[in-house]
Amino acid sequence: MVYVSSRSSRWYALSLLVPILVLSQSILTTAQKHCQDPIVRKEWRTLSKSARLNYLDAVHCLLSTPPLTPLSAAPGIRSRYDDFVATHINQTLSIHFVGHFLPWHRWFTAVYETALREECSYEGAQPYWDWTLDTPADEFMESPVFDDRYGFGGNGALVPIDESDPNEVLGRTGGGCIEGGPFKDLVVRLGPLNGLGDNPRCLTRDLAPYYAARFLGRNQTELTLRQKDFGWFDRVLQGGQTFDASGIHDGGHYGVGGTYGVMADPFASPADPIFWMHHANVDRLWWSWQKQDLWERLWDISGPIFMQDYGNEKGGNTTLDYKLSLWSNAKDIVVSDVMDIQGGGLCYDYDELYESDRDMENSEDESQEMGFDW
Ligand SMILES: [Cu+2]
Repeated sequence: MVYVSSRSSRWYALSLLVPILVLSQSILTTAQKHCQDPIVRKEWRTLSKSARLNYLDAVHCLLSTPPLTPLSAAPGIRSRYDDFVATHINQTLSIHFVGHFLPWHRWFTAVYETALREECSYEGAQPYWDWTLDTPADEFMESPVFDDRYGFGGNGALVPIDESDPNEVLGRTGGGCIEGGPFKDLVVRLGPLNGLGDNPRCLTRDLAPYYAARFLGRNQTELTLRQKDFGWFDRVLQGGQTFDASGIHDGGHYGVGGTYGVMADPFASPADPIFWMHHANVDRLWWSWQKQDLWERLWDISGPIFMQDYGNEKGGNTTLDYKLSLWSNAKDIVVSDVMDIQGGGLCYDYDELYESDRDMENSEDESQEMGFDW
């Protein structure tokens, strides 16, 4: 195994400090056994301007709706939106680099979408951000997603790199508070890292166009889609332990978050509303992959229960009956409930999927070419 300390140090350092909090409240009432009329998720730039503004308004509504989580569990929570950030912080070390990474984030995004619709009168579906449309690098910062009026706002002011910071993302361009857009005055309270106290600060971004283009472009999408089983698909998508071995998931987090942006915080990243746009597209990529061989892939799940335990030294693999929890945001479910986006607890669709236009040979060789060496 390649040992690289930089990025993984963030993850391991605080692993013993994450509080164990269990709330039994269940508020999601729309889980359906049969999905008859799925809502359709669309790419941000294909939405009408008024639809984009409606979505952004709904996010602001969640940001000003009182929380469900008791303050005793997370003292920094001030809004329904924070319920989701706290949930992610609370579980970060058990939901990344594991087999249930994709199922958990599929469920997380769907429950957030349901909150927008049921608690904030939003009538659309969660939009997605197809980042392949914003590559190569010189197009990245012009993405409609970063628009100040009809998007999520753009970059933060440039903050020079602290030489001692091991997490420098090459080609980063910002790092400070975002300078415009509908979330310019957003107060991020939870985090950094696993802090659940009240720590008010601005929303930061640190766009890294070359990094983003490398890991969010069509080539990386193709490489990911070509994997033959869920285990490899998931590993290529989540990437390895260095920036050089990143996958698409990292591409969005560090392409937007760079070194100092909120999206680069493995714990508190959902505090940047762009998180949901990225994760909707990660989910769309998984569904695109599942649809290539749906009958097989509705049941294909594997990967470790414990973080980066690909050799199963600490435990076993995720299975279809593995339990997923979203804390106070929803009832507990199991992985099999979210394998189908139109069955179990879910009822949505995508307007368009990725298609792999190359054959699916040699996926393992290509994985090794990408620098994987577990
Ligand atoms: Cu996550």
